[in-house]
Amino acid sequence: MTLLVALTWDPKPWVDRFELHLPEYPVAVLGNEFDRSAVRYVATWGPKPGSLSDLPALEAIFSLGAGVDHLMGYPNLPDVPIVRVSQDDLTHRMSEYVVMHCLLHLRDQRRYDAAQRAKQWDADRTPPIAGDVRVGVMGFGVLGQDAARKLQLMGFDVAGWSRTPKTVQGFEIFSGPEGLEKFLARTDILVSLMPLTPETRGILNASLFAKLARDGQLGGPILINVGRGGLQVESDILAALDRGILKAATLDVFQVEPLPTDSPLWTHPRVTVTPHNSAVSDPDKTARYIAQQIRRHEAGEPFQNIVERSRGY
Ligand code: NDP
Ligand code: OXD
Repeated sequence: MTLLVALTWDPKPWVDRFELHLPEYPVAVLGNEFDRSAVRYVATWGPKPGSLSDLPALEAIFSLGAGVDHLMGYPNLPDVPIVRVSQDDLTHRMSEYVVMHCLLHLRDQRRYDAAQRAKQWDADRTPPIAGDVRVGVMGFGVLGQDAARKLQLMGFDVAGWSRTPKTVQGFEIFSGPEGLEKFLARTDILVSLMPLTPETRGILNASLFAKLARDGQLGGPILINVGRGGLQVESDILAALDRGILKAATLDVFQVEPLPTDSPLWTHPRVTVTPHNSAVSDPDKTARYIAQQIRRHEAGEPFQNIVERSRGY
């Protein structure tokens, strides 16, 4: 029995942590020699096409992140459960990022950064407080709900949007295409925390931006996309910024990653770029989580956080 690590990143930290947390399982690395008939589990991110075929004893595939779009397009994906990461370490990292960037926009921190560089004492305004600002969390799942709760603690007026109707105490939740316009119309800061699926691809586009609230306290709507780059149409973001439809954008994910050096997003004065690191999967915490899932399964209990292939997340 073997755990196969199939990664496009440096596998070493992962192998070390799997050996630590799952000492009973020999770890093989894709690219090295290994016995395909012994592989019972795969831990992977962006596996090369063909690399997961012909594993006759395979029982589960673990995505090393919360998102599984890297697997959904994979040709002939073995018909075994796909388990994604959903654990506190990743969730808390994401909420830190979302809260920080909402606060940076609330307090117009970029303006003060520029003023500092120009040695200007820019003291003539009183920014709104969080209670005056409506945040819309698009994708109200594990990450969206945790971020929403923490934003609410800061005082923001938070609502959510999900695919299916749901009730979460303390939040107004809109759902489905029929709920989208109302959700957008009450949103000053749009936080995108959706998975990339055929339904959500390109959803952050000109027509959506035009439906965001225009009567807010921040001087225009703001986009924060931490979901996936494929959700956004980057040319529409740039055009919306230049036409004043969007005031600013914070982007952690991009249509092409790494973001090409000739992308105008890098230097746009109202865009904040981070390198898809709002919530990295920590090798130690993630290997612990996967070890725990394998132990559950081997004790006859179901895996947790299984992906529903038909909906793509
Ligand atoms: P969940 O599956 O818990 O939540 C997904 C949410 O999106 C759900 O509320 C779901 O609706 C909603 N959703 C899905 N499809 C649609 C749709 N068509 N219309 C409206 N809402 C939709 O996922 P997580 O919260 O754990 O993660 C969300 C995403 O965050 C990941 O898929 C990944 O892409 C991204 N991510 C990015 C990271 C980064 O570093 N930038 C790190 C980790 C994750 P419903 O509740 O009805 O199912
Ligand atoms: C994830 C990611 O999906 O890091 O976990 O993007």
